Amino acid sequence: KINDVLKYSERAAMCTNELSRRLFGIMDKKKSNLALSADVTSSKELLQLVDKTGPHVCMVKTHVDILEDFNQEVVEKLTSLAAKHNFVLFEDRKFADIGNTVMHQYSGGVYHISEWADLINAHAVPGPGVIHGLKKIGASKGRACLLIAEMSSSGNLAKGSYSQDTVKMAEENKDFVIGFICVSKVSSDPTFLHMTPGVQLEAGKDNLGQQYLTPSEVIGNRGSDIMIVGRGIYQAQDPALAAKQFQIAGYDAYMARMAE
Ligand code: 5FU
Repeated sequence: KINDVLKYSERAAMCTNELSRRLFGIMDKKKSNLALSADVTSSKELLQLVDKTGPHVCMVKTHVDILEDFNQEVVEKLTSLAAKHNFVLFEDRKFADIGNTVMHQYSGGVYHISEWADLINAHAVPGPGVIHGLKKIGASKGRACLLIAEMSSSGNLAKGSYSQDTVKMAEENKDFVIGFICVSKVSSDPTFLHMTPGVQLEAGKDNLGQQYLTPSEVIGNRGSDIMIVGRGIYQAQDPALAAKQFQIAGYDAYMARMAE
């Protein structure tokens, strides 16, 4: 069997990393490959949005540094919502410095990301030291990391040999790296999770370089595992309804892929 025909439950059973096993398990149980990108700037709005859409998502992605009113209570409430609705918390911090610096950025400063985020991500540009630094803080807490192999924005430089070398770096650090940010499947290892931002119900773009693909293109044709949706949900009239629509579209695309 190749990756494409394995079910979430089968892939969960193959994972040695606890967090990837848990995430595949949630995707199976909730019938959701949808991640909400909760990019709002007030914590009240953030918590309301996450509570409303929580039943439909396997993961919530944050940019905690865009909150105007960040405080410790926000992350405590976010983790309670993650337990209530059973989803994984991913802070999209995109670490991109030497190991020693990212250790501090991950554990310290204002946000203490390692205390509450299950999942973080990093650019591969600094070399494996960035992973080793993050791992020193996160591994013992059961955290994990994604590498950014590709980006959704037009003209980005993460392509070709850079993307391939990023995949190699992940393979060499499988104890802490559980997958990728990418716009199509970059590895055939079924224990890696592929997560794709730049998703809307209709293809298109914004006016700052973001490029959108549809759920069926991302999950069905490009073989990604999780679609990450921001404005398509939180700018909708009814975010819970929009989340439900994305959940169904994403899960249908997964089922169609399995049936091929
Ligand atoms: F790594 C990436 C990337 O390549 N593209 C992205 O869009 C991350 N993102 C994030 O996904 C971005 O920072 C937003 O938080 C989110 C997409 O939001 P949208 O509103 O659905 O465009």
